[in-house]
Amino acid sequence: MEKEKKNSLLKIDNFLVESDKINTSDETFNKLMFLYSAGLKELENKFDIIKEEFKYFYSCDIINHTQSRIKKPESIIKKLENKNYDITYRNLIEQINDIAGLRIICPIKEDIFTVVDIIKNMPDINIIKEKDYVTKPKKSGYSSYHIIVEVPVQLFKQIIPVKVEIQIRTMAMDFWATLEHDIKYKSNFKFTKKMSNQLVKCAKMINKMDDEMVTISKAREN
Ligand code: 0O2
Repeated sequence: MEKEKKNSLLKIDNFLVESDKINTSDETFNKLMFLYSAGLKELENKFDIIKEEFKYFYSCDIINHTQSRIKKPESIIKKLENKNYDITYRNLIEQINDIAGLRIICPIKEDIFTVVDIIKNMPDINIIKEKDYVTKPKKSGYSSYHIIVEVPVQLFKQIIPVKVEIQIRTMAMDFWATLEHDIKYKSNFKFTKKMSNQLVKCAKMINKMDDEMVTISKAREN
């Protein structure tokens, strides 16, 4: 068997796809989506184990649950168009960081930073980029910790690093983000200033509640 080597996602089956225009029903697209799913599975598995480890070894939960998804083909094309990129495989691979997405929902705010440290200490995971919207929420009120990582996917003859976006947030942040995602972030409905301010107000209330939960949790530990 050929010696195992680390290959770029831009090379699949040894043919270059970088300059090709995306066709969401061709074989290349399906192969790429398979690789993103494989990266996601690798990462999900790691966090399932960590979740269980905390339960059995430390009698606590730092992860309530995880959710994963592969971005829909039409959303990938829309994101490339919105960012003014040509609809090519090279741009899909290099410019879109969240084709594979893993969301980690934590009970309390402090757990987010524990999970971030765990990710940063994973020897096989390469950190590409991070955005801390927990310490500094977005203007919209959105709060989450985002880390873009590269996960090595072991295939028959090669190892391929695959990009995955990890969003880490509390259950309360998830409640706000999920609702806001549907009613404002991804909606065509034109929000008035007053309505946007109401959403920001709700986000601030949630942030305050998350902080109180940390205080209660610390008091309980003491
Ligand atoms: P969807 O449909 O959720 O997938 P990048 O290239 O990574 O720097 P990007 O992807 O624009 O640029 O980064 P950003 O702003 O960190 O957003 C990534 C994802 O975070 C979004 O993906 C959303 O899932 C989520 N997000 C960001 N801002 C908001 C917000 O104000 N409200 C809500 N509810 N979610 C937000 P997509 O592809 O935009 O959307």
